[in-house]
Amino acid sequence: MLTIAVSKGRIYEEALPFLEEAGITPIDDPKTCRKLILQTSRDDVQLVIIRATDVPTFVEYGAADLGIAGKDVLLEHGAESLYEPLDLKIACCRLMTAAPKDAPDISGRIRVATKYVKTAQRYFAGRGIQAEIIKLYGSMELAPLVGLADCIVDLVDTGNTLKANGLEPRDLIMNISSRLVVNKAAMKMKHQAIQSLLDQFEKTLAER
Ligand code: PRT
Ligand code: MG
Repeated sequence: MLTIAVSKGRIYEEALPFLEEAGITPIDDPKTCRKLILQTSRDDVQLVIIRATDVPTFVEYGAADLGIAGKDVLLEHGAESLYEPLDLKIACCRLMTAAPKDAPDISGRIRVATKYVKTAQRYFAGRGIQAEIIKLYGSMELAPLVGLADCIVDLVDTGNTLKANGLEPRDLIMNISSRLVVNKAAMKMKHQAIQSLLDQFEKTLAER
């Protein structure tokens, strides 16, 4: 049995065509079904539906053999413990700093609100900027508006969320897409099954 960990939001939607091409059709739809383990049209493949940020943890511990996770999540998790053989080029966006529109650049110590604490720390340290990182779990855009932080580090796609809150994108930290990750032991123990799935995913990618 191969277990694949996926989050149920946009990654699931964009990963479906890859799964379908590999002959994997989930029996239930996670949008309407509360099951956390989804059987599929293939007897040897099941999906576990979890929070995006939990995908690397499930795969690292071997609770799932494979997973699909955003590079943002993998960077923050520290993905040395996983294989990351494939960039699926789905759920693409940019990890950026953002600040109130037209606000001057602040010199000296800044306060940054983000859920990407480690990635932000690494980024500002690398640029020699003294930053106090404030961990939030959501609604980062609010922080500069109420004086909690000078700027934020968050994902940007269309930029509409920033704009709606009077913020503007500033510096690109990294282009983000979703990656296929594989448990290291599973890669050895279930090599054939995993390799054939990898080949199929790669074929789908090449056809795009
Ligand atoms: O558990 P959680 O709610 O965090 O995740 P989820 O269950 O909703 O997971 P899912 O499947 O939606 O995947 C989240 C992953 O999608 C992220 O880890 C990214 O790799 C990827 N992704 C791609 C995005 C976006 N684009 C994106 N735009 N994740 C979030 N956003 C948010 C962003 O945080 C901001 O609030 O959308 C808003 C910005 O969008 P624009 O278009 O207004 O700029
Ligand atoms: Mg979400």
